[in-house]
Amino acid sequence: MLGLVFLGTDMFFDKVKIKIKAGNGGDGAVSFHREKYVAAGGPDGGDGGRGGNVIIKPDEKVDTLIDFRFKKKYVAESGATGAGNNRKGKSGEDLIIRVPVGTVIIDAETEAVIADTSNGEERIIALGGKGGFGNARFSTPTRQIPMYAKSGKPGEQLEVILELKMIADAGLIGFPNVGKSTLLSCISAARPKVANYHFTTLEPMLGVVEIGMDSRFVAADIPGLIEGASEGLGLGHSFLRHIERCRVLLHVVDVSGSEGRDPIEDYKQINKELGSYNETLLDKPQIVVGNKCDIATEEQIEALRSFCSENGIEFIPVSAATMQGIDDLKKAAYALIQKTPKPAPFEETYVKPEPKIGRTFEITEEDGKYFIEAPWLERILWNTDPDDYNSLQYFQNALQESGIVDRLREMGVHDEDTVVIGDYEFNYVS
Ligand SMILES: Nc1nc2c(ncn2[C@@H]2O[C@H](COP(=O)(O)OP(=O)(O)OP(=O)(O)O)[C@@H](O)[C@H]2O)c(=O)[nH]1
Ligand SMILES: [Mg+2]
Repeated sequence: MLGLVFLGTDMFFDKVKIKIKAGNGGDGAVSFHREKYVAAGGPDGGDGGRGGNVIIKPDEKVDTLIDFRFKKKYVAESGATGAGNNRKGKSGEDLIIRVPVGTVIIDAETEAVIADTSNGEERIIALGGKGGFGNARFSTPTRQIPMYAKSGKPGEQLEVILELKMIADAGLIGFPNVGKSTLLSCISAARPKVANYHFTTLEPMLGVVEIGMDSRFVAADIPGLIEGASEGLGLGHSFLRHIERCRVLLHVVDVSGSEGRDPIEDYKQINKELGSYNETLLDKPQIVVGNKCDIATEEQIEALRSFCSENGIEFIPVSAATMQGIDDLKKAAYALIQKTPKPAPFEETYVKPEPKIGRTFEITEEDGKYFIEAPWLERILWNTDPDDYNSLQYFQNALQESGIVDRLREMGVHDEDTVVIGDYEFNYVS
């Protein structure tokens, strides 16, 4: 009963939460061309480099999420600052995170699906920030000596859940101790642990079932289910999530009722748990595998057979102990898999949130005064030198480009009206 110590925990590392951050863009450079005998060279500060992306890449060679157990933060390299002589900063390296094929990437905040890697394609999960423009970009005929360069944009960051959902053609499901692992060892070369106690199997295991020369399928032995599994009891969700990716289910019951349970009740109970975890699991075609026929009575086998035929469920009586019916089971499972389409990949429901660090603002009007709320604008204002033409120009541009001026006009601002930004008051001049 040692296995009970682990119940309900997520010890299998088929679900982990990690933080990822793409690289920041490098800052643009402020630099002026200098050459012997050239008195005042023009601005030549290059742009900052782009920050590295964070990419998630499904890899056949990776089969667990165990490497994510201790390392929880993944940060891509930032872009380098631009340099004089119009040199662009070096771009940051992309960070590639390798995960098992079939890992689903979920936004931790909204629980929306960002990507399903079961198609084997890599995905950019967080975009690197763009590099800032160097001062060379701000040179205009009227502004020959720009002291401005822009800082790089921050890289995207988010917290994601990586959830491994195993991909198998057939999943062996059922109560503990009904013989699921024994059956997998009968039909494939896999050698899962078999023992006469509950929750012997703690992690799903795959086996390849050979039918003929070119016909085979992959079966998964899934840890035992119990009543309440859909609420996390027993091994709960940690194995239910694997069932989502199985094409068909081999629903194993102990026909002999050797543990004093009724196989028909067991069958109903397991389906109830599947349905409460996820309704769509009930759409998966099932075969009822009546195991332990060697110790069952004829009446017990017949009772289950008639229940199945009355309900239009395929039934195969077997004994993993004597190998009775095992060939029929392999063939029936293969035939059912052939006529069942592969489960569709998870729908991508994630919508990128509006960037929080954009030039957003709010304007309210009170007693003919316009109050602008925009922390980023206050920062610019703080650094603005009212006696410096370029400096003022930069501030004016920020007002224009962010749409603040347009909004003020829409709100009906007149010349000489008061506009308040933080601690500063201005008169509006069109
Ligand atoms: N008599 C008989 N015993 C069987 C048969 N199949 C399995 N068993 C026995 O039933 C016990 C449980 O078998 P497992 O294969 O470990 O059962 P399981 O369903 O994988 O159990 P969990 O991993 O705990 O969910 C073992 O002692 C097996 O030897 C069978 O067909 N006949
Ligand atoms: Mg088992």
